[in-house]
Amino acid sequence: METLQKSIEECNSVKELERLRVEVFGKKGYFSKEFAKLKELEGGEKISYAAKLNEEKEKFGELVNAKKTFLEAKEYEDILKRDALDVSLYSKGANIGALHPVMDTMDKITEYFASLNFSVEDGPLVEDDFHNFEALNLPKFHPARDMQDTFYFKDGALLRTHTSPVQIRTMLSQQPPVRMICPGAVFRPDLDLTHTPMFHQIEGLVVDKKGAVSFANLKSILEEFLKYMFGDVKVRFRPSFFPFTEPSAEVDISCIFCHGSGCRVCKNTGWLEVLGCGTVDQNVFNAVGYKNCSGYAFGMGMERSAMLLHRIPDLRALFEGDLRLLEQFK
Ligand code: 2NM
Repeated sequence: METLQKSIEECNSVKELERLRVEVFGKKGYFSKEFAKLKELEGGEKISYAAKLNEEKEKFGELVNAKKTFLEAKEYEDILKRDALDVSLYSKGANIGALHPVMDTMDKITEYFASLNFSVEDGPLVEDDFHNFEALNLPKFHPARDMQDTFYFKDGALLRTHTSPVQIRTMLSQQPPVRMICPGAVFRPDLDLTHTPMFHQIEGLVVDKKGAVSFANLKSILEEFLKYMFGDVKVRFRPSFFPFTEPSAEVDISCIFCHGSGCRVCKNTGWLEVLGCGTVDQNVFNAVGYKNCSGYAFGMGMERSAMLLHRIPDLRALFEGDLRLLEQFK
């Protein structure tokens, strides 16, 4: 029995202990052999040896079970120790990304107009002649439709040159009143210091019964918007021309860098051009089948706004993906 006890003590794993248990209790094990010896014994001797064996057997069973509980706990501890994570360890930290300044600007503008109950619409980047040009009072042979100004596919499809086709699609699919903006990417085959072949626009459109919306409404909503975007600036409307609006205007804000006294960014004019707008041309309403309506529309470039808002001096910086720039927007 002492040998058995010693063997139990020497076991260092549940597996070893199990092997010992089989060795001792098994068919060819210690107890089988000892119980076999009872055949050769007689009377009192037989009874007392049998009693001793039973006692030993029970004791051994208890010892094995106790050791088993101990070893299991120990092995579990070892696993915990081996697999533990030290959550207090120093870490360089995860590299969290940031919204691109152009997207950040787009979000800021979208949020503003959404809060004024404008719906936010989008549409396909690949457009057709009707939605991108014809319906916008840009007839065939209009200079803005030259091959130089538009990416065409072989089948006559094209990459939208502005987001206005979204306004056309919206007007074709719903009746007035309309109050919408459409943020998104647009494409023109230009590449120089101030132009990239892909850039972003937000356009807005408000349509209601004839007489219900006016140029005065357009002026006031844009003045409020520009003060929200650029702070305490002066706003000025200059007469201009767009095929889809009549009358049309370009809108300037007083230079946010020199406050109007003249600097490099405003080319010494004291003003920065930020958007175009106008009251919707009757030909556009005719193209979408709107009768007895009036409306206004406006459009602005996101890259230019982002550059002004974040004081980024070079348009190309917005397209290079340089982390030294992007990391500043976390
Ligand atoms: C601009 C400037 C002026 C404009 C007009 C329309 C539509 F579809 F209603 F005719 N959408 N966008 C518009 C008007 C866009 O961007 C400088």
